[in-house]
Amino acid sequence: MSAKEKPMLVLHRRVLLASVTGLAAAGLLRAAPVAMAADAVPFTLPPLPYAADANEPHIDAQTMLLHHDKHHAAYVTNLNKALAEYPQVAALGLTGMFAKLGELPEGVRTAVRNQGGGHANHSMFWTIMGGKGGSPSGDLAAAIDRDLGGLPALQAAFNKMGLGVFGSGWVFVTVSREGKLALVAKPNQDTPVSDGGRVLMGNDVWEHAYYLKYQNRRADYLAAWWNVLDWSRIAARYDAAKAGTLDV
Ligand code: MN3
Repeated sequence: MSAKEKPMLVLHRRVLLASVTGLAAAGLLRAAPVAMAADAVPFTLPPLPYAADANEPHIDAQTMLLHHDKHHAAYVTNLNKALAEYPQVAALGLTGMFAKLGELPEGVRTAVRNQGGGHANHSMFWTIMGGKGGSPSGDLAAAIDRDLGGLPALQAAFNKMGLGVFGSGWVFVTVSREGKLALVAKPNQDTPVSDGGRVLMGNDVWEHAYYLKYQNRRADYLAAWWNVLDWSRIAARYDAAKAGTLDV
């Protein structure tokens, strides 16, 4: 162990984060010669929480496998590669990185935005599917009625927004700490978390999400997607948002 490494190794994570904030504010955040084996490759691909064919016939198993095992995996690999030289940034966690996106070192900012965004968006995406569609209930249904005009109006506006994304991007329903819902579209892998928001649910309108089955028919994919939602998982995200425990 070199003399340079030793002081950082004894720092508690919380102390390290506090010092990172100070460094970032001073514009001094750089790749540092710090040995942090546990955090060197911090992000991992979460397994699909159901079988690849669970969303058939609306989303085919081959699309699910390619999308998860190849596309999402690549975001995780590339994020870890980019963060290897920026352990202090990695230590912020995804939510922390997005919150400070504009302050991150230029050398890693684009990777966090694109690869980190891809990791965050897809991690959310898998968990809200695998269900049988239908309708939400309870507090979430009441919030959708109140803020978005009810489920049919939400679906119509959401699908229209998804069709309107030029090229690649996402459509999200965001949720505030107070439980207020809103619709927003984002290009590429951008996430509302970078704006200080939280994602209740979202759909991926990159062609890789639907091309094998739907080819150019994005509207059909958007319409079919509602049939695979797991509203109990979305309701759990709603509750977590109001409890302040929802991250990405
Ligand atoms: Mn995707």
